[in-house]
Amino acid sequence: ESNFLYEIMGKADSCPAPTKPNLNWHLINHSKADHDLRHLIVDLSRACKYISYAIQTTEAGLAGTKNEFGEDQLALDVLADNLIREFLCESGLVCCYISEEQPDIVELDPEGQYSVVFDPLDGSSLVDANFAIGSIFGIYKDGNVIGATPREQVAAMYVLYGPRTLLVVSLGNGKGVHEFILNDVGEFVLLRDHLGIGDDAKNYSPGNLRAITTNPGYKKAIDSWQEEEKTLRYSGCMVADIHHILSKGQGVFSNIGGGEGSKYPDGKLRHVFECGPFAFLAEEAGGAASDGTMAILDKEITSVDQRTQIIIGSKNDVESVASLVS
Ligand code: AFP
Repeated sequence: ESNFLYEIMGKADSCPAPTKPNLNWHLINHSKADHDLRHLIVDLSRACKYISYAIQTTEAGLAGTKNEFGEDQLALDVLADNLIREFLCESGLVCCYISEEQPDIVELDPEGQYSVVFDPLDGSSLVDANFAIGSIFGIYKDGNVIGATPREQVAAMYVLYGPRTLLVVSLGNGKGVHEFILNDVGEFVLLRDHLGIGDDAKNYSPGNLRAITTNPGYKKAIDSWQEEEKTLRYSGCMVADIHHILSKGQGVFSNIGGGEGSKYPDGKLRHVFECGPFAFLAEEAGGAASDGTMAILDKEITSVDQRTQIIIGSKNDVESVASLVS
C-alpha cells in the first residue's frame, strides 16, 4: 500500500478508505480542495472522458473530413475545445477562459470565481499517426490572467490520451502531484500518488531542434546531453514528453528559440496554457522550469498568444541548460 492510503485509512472511522480512491474522493480527503475548485476539476475531468472517447472512435480527426454517413466531421482539437467549453458553462464557476483554439479571452459567467486556461488537444498534428496526445489546464482564481504569473494558479492538470488515459493534477502548496487512470467504468482512479522529479536527468527531450542552427547555446546543450550519453525520449507532444519525466522521476525537456530570422525566436510553446501549467506541476514535484533567465512561474503573462522558451524537469539539468541558452 502507498503511504497515502495508509495515512487515510488511519483517519477514516465510519467510512473506510475506498480500495480504489477516485479523483473526487482524493480531492476531498487528500488535497482538501475547496468545494467549487473540486467541482471545477471534476467537471474538466468529465470533459476529458468525452475527449478520450472521441479520440478512440473518430476515424480521421482532421478538419474537413466526412464520417461514414457523409457528414462533416469536426477536427478533434475543435471538438475538444467545444466539449470543454460546454462543461465550463455547465459548472457556472468560471468567469472566463483562454483556449489555444480561441484568439481572445472568452467571457462566461460573470459570477464565476475562476478562470481556466487550456490547450484542448496538445499534439493534434500527431492524431493521424496515432501518437499519444493530451489536454492541459491551468486554473486561476478571478479573471485577471493577463498581468498575472503562473505561480498564481490554484491548480494545474493534464490528461494524456495514450494506450491508456491518465490524469495528473496538483493543487500546489505541498499537496503533491497525483496520477489517476481512467478505468473501464469511466472513473479516474488513483494510480500513483506524489510523483516526484529527481535532481539529475538521464533522459532528454529536445523540442524546436530546428533552432540549433541559429542558436549556438542550444547546440552546446544538445551536444553535452549526447556526450553525457543521456537517453533521447521525444514524441513531439509536450504532454506525453513531460509525463515521461514525471513518470520516470527524472528527465529534462526543452523548447528553445532560434536566433534572428528563425521560425520561433521565443521557442514554439505558449506561456499561458502550455508552459505555465507544466511549470506549476514540475515545481510541485520537486523539479524546475525556466525560460533561461527566470522561473516560468514568475514570468508575467502579457498576452494570450505569448510564446516562451522553456527548460523543464530535473533541477540540475534545467540550471545547466539555462546557463547555456540565456
Ligand atoms: P501540435 O499541437 O501542432 O501537434 O504541436 C505540439 C507542440 O505544441 C507540443 O506539444 C510539442 O512539444 C511541440 O509542439 C513540438 O515542437 P517541435 O516541432 O519543435 O518538436
